[in-house]
Amino acid sequence: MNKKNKERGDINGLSTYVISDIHGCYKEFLLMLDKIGFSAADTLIGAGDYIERGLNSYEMLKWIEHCPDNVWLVRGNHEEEFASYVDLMFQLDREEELNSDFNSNQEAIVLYETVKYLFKKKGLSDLYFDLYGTIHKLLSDSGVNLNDLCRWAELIRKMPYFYKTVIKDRSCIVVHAGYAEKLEDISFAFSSLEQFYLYARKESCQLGGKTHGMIIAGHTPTIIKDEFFYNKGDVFRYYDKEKDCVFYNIDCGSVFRDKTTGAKLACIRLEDEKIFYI
Ligand SMILES: [Mn+2]
Repeated sequence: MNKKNKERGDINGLSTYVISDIHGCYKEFLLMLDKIGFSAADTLIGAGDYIERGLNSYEMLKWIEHCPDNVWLVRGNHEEEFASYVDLMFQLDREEELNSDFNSNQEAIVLYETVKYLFKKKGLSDLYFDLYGTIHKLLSDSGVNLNDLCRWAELIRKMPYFYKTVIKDRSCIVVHAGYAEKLEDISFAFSSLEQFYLYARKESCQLGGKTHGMIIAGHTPTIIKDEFFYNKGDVFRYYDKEKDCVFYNIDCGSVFRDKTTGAKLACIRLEDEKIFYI
């Protein structure tokens, strides 16, 4: 048994890991896979926000595209928003019959600039198109084309909102921001369950959860002082006694590591709730 296997501490090699909010921190993500000794016998579940904000969205998208069968990727709000930006470009091309060449990086740039121009002309907020400049960077630095963007948007549309598994009789749900069973439980604050899955903040602990369950989410970095989840950049754990529900927020703000002390990438092994950090 080599050192790595010893550190993993499991008997049969079947471990379930959850990671969240990588936000383009591709280098740290690879270091994490190495640290946990991730192998074909294990399962990795991503809780969303693989891209945007950070430096390496392109590398993350390529990784997602070719990820092994034992990886399950739930969507985050940043994936959903990215796909909606691609939809806008695609729709403009169709509706205006621009007939852009989907294999051309140059034509993708022209289409992108046209969307930007229309937003400006119509006085629409930047919030609704490429807020973090992710597509701009993919086009200018990585030379991607419309085929690439549409293929990634399609991948995102196939990502589920949550992933369910059972670990030691406890049903575990991996979701980006929060999980609730019924819309009635959250309806005064959110218009749909999907909005809750993607955007819940502290409501995920107050309104959501699952009886005799475990929720593993991200979305709100644990580095923000005065926030409910603040935990100096460590994983936040909350136990709802009434529901017998364990809640984890594992977004430790990796992408903010240069600006915030304590910010890091976290990963949890569900079988023994062991936390790993990079
Ligand atoms: Mn998020």
